Amino acid sequence: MLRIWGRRNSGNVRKVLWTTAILGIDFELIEAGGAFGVVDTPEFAAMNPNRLVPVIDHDGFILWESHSIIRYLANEFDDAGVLYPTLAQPRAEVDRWLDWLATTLQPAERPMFLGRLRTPPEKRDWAAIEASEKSLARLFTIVDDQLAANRFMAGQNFSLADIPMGVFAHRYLAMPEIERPALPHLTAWFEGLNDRPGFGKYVMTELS
Ligand SMILES: N[C@@H](CCC(=O)N[C@@H](CS)C(=O)NCC(=O)O)C(=O)O
Repeated sequence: MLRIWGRRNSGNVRKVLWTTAILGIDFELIEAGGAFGVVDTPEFAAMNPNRLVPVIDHDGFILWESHSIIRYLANEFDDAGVLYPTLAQPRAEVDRWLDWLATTLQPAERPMFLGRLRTPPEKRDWAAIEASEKSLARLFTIVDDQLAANRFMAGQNFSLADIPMGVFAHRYLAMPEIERPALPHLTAWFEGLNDRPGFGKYVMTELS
């Protein structure tokens, strides 16, 4: 049995929910984080001392960190080894984009996302939002170039590298009123994600 703690509007939780749909795994969602609270309880802190979502419990095995969770789910449930290849080089190409997203794209996106969506207009730090948007234009152009040369983020197969990127591309492309460079390859790849199980249900929902 798989249990997931999280809230559906969190980017990091969306990565995990969409992965379960792609892998066809049944799960129970325990709503936690943000207005749901739960993360402040001692029981939650015992699972994740960071008091952040997502967290999973798979038959008693507790894990936090969204990318560690999606790697674990692929290792456990993807018998074909396509989502997370076993050979060192294709696996490293998947890891490279997962790491880049977590260490480079996500931190660069945070001021834009939180500033525009979760901060009242009178309190917005426009200098930080504009700097964030400038970085995002450059970073998503790197993604666009990768997708000009490859069908998917890590080559010719859909892999874990496409999952967090799909979530964060949605947050970027769906955000109103921001200026974006032309991203034709990213846009075509993103439209193709609609055919994947769970994309509409867990990724393409309203930003909040
Ligand atoms: N590096 C962690 C970050 C987790 C994180 O920042 N989670 C946010 C939601 S996206 C959170 O729990 N915020 C507090 C809350 O929702 O109460 C991961 O990838 O899982």
